[in-house]
Amino acid sequence: MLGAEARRSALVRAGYNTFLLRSEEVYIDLLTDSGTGAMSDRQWAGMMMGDEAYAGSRNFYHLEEVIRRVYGYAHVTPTHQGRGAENILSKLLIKPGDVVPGNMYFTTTRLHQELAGGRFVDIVIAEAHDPVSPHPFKGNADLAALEHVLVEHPGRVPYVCIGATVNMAGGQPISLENLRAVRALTRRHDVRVMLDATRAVENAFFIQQRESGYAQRSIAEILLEICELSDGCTMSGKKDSLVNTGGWLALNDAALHEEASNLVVVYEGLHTYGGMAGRDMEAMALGIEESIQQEHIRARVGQVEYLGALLQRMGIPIVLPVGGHAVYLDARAIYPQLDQEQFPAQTLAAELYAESGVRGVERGIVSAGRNATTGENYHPALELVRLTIPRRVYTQSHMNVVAEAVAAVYDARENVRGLRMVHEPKYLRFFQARFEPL
Ligand code: P70
Repeated sequence: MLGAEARRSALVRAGYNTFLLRSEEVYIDLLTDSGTGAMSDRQWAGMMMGDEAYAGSRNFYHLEEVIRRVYGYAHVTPTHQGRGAENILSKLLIKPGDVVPGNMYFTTTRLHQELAGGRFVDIVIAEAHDPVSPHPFKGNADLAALEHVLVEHPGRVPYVCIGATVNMAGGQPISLENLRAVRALTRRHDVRVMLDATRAVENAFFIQQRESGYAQRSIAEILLEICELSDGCTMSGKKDSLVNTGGWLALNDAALHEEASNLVVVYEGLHTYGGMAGRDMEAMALGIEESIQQEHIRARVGQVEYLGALLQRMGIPIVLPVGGHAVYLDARAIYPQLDQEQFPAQTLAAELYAESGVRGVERGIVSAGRNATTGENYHPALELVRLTIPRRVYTQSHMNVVAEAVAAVYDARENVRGLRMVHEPKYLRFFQARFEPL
């Protein structure tokens, strides 16, 4: 843990952007749950069984078999991580001028849709944009809004993109009831449903806990039911699947899969490794099996819930209900003196690091970026700092330390002033943008 002065100078060097800190400068790292989980002894043993043949690695066939069995899709294309799958899917299905409805944007997903010439339209329910709405399934699609898009743009909607869970809303789940309705509606319009299955296991857990009729069903059964309601999915294996890197695209349509197999060799690697090493694929196959164990998922989501409950008890404004992978601080409510243009969430993440060495991440106006057509800044209703819990890494004691750190920043909220952006990258600006204090 660096001292307070060293943390201040690290922050200045990093341009007040937690993505630009070095990990050695961080005490407890809640930047992301992506690739930051701890692998099990079984997974490490699997790493030793890597078959690094260029073509036809046995680890690929193992991974393919596990994905088919656990997620239920017919065809699998491996990729280096989630955005590799998003790139291929977008290139496969989106034509310039198309419209892609989704239950809230995700940064990389929307960018790939736009780079392929598409336009993203948000069809998530209104409750998702409200940090304090207690709706149990804030990831649900607004069916009337979706129908409106389908009717307005006949033949121009290549697919509906459904995230489970919804990251930018706070890790909020979609219900099976809602997903079934999305399926029925899109079927009437002959439009595909593509899932972002990155945290679908966490979504399955929430369905088991909250949706009537599912309390006695296993995570594996619920996960299959979710996936059956889609035509394919993109996947970042770095989250649910408990590995440090990797991803995949799954498709039920054989002809489409054939085209994906052709594109993957251009952008990722051969269709039997897609940018992963053989050992990575083995670790992922084993990680998928572990991810759907009831004890694991209960402990994982339970730890996030634990941190959320601590903060709630301290009276700190957070997004409710607490999501699957992170607790989200409501920066608007914490710094009412700041305009959104003064980057309240970016400021809060910087203050938290300076106070404690805890690294969170901005999920507000910086992440939202600019409208690709007008060049105007988006102004998302949610202006949040995400405290993302890596899987199987930290203890409840670490969560206590985090809660104390947040409380200290909260107590010092009054005299805080905001930031201005002094460097803005063209794509996914939040990763490398730089700021200075106002
Ligand atoms: C995060 C990471 C990745 C992600 C995701 C969903 C729902 C696709 C992807 C892409 C990493 C990240 C990405 C952008 C901004 C901040 C952080 N999310 N869909 O921390 O997968 O990273 O493997 O290409 O959450 O939430 P990948």
